[in-house]
Amino acid sequence: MAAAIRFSLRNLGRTATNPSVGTLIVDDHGIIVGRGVTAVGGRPHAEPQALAEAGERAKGATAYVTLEPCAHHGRTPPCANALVAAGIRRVVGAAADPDPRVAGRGYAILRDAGIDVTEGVLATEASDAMAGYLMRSLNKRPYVTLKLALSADDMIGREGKGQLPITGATARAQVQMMRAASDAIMVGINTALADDPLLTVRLSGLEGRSPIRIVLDKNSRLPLQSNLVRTARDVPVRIAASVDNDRRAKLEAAGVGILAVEEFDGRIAMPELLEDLASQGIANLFIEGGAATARALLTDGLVDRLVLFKGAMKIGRGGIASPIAWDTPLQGFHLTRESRFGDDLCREWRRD
Ligand code: AOF
Ligand code: ZN
Repeated sequence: MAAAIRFSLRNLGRTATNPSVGTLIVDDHGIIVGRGVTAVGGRPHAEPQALAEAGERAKGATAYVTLEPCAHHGRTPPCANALVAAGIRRVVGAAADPDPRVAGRGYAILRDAGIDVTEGVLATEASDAMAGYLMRSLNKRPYVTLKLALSADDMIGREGKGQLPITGATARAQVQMMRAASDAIMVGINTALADDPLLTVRLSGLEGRSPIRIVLDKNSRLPLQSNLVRTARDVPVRIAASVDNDRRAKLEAAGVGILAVEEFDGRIAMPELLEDLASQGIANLFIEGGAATARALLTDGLVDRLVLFKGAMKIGRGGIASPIAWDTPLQGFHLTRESRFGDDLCREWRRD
């Protein structure tokens, strides 16, 4: 199952509004004879692909599925029926599917056909891997990951213009991997103005995996000459704007999409925006700063996962303090991973 979960991560961020599911077909000798992952765009599902690869060898074999096989008729028959038809003898499942068209019916089809079913194996790990799908299905909002890169003195940047390389190349490559596994990336307008970022995935082998880019920009201040707007026709850019003005019209003419949002207490109403994004199919939302955006999301209790990088350099005077210090235990979160990328450290926290 651990291998099936790892395999499922392959298409994470590219299967919306479907989860990225992994399936392995294993024969009596413990040999993997078929592998499947939900295809880009959400179809075909994982199971028929794994069964196709296994062919005749699926007869009497065990299928490991990271999500309960579906029970509804889409463009193809249900995956549960496909497993039955292929002669699978045993199914081991991880996460249950909250989709009302499935929700227990998939496992029921298998059992009714005499297949030996084990549910809930590595369910936590599988649920973590498809946290975006589950959050969107159950809570009608995306799963929110907040990434912050902290300097040695817990700063996230310096007042004024220009990007500051707080972490090294390996950590920055890791951030691009995280972008590739997301459905959308979001920053505040202050970050967009100060850093002029691209927010794309530029890793070799992962070209074309850049998700849409969103800027919280209630007054439409994103410059027409910015890197984001210049590249808007290649990788979509949207601004969340609450004011209809000339600048907004010009940005729209330059290919920038508009997410019309409400204000609450002088700032963008974040819960409503997230609900809107979820309704547009965004399940995994990756937030890349800055301080005001991070604070707003943390205050509203909308951060599900925190990824903190820690670089070796100090920023000192003129630095912008991180809303979260590296060494403070985070209330309501637990540490799920600690790693090192080059000279930089990384800690991942998930909401309890
Ligand atoms: C599976 N295997 O690989 C995936 C499943 O829009 P449709 O017809 O593709 O159905 C979407 C639903 O299918 C989704 O909500 C979830 O319940 C299930 N996803 N099921 O058997 C897969 N990706
Ligand atoms: Zn299916």
